[in-house]
Amino acid sequence: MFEGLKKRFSGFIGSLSNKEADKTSAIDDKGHEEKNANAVSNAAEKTALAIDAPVEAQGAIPAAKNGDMPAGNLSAEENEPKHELPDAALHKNPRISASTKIKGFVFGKVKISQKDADPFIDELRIGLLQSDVNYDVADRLTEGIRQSLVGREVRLKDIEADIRQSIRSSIYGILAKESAIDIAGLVEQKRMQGQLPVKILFIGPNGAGKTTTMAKVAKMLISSGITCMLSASDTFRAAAIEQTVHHANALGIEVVKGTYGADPASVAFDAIAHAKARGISVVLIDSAGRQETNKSLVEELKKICRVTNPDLKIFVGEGISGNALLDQVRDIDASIKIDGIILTKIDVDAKGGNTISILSETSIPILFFCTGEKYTDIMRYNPDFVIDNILPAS
Ligand SMILES: Nc1nc2c(ncn2[C@@H]2O[C@H](COP(=O)(O)OP(=O)(O)OP(=O)(O)O)[C@@H](O)[C@H]2O)c(=O)[nH]1
Ligand SMILES: [Mg+2]
Repeated sequence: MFEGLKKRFSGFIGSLSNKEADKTSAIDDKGHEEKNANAVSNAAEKTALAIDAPVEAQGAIPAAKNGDMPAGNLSAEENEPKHELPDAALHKNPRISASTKIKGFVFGKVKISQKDADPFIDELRIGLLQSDVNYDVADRLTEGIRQSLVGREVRLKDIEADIRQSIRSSIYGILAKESAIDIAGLVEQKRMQGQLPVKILFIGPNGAGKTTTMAKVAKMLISSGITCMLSASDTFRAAAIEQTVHHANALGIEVVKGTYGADPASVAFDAIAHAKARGISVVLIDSAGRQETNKSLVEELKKICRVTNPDLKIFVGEGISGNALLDQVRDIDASIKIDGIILTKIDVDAKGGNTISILSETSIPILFFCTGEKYTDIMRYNPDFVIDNILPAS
């Protein structure tokens, strides 16, 4: 899950850790320095020409893997970082020579300079764009990461953990939005006000997973003891009504349907009346897939909203749809205000960048992730889950 971003961030951290371990200039542990200066100078002289040479030229230092470098152990082989660099672009960065590494271990601390960070920040920006992060967001995020890293003094043995933590904080600032919607709480509130049923409209592009997601939300409500029913208001796509009826039957709940070509708003209106009459707490309203470019479908959507006045308008989008997703969200939001987003197909190679883009560029909360085709393949959005998947703490 979110493999794209995970790969980018760990590649970046591994590369920068290596680069910083390669430094010999910014050492602040003076006492330590004097004490060990003689021991180091010989090794440094021997390797001065080799520091920035490609790994082949340095002779038999294997490619870096996993950035943990145990302090105090000066064996070049054993101290070799162990992360895997994902890209050819990252592989071209200089590797650490054995003696330089010894120097770093002796002096203990390094300071990350702008010159050192810049090439890696640029690589990271490209990696983010390739992982579906929007251009402006990638720019802002990498700038924030640059500012938090440059000038930072870190103990060499902690360098990977330190950089990792710094980047985690930058991303977490975007991911941790306090705006989740509590559907059960909304039902309770409406019950107290005598305004049931709660009406939830599902909208989004064709094939994004609206109908399936609606059924998953129904299943969640049923499991929480909340009564619900479906409105088969996609009267546009062939077999859409049968699909909704199938879900209703499988879940053991009621469904109101019309005929193909019927006004979807009137089907939803009938479903709401039915729910009121039967004391059903929530009506889940399906809708036809629509692109922002399809004017008549967008007008139809506005009409459904006028007629039914939904409590929640939930945009269902594919977590795999790349940068286009943010534009879809913005366009639909401009037509009818979206209250929340559900991202589907996270199980199918979702790179994860569009989650960051949406949360950074809009004020709309992501409510759930859908992770498969079963009714139970839905999980509440959780920033810890996202950050731990794209950049594990260790
Ligand atoms: N792997 C995976 N498949 C999903 C997920 N959600 C939905 N699907 C599948 O995506 C396909 C389309 O789902 P639908 O629910 O019909 O999508 P829709 O948005 O209602 O489609 P239209 O009504 O045609 O606009 C179906 O095959 C679903 O089983 C998910 O989270 N993961
Ligand atoms: Mg559908």
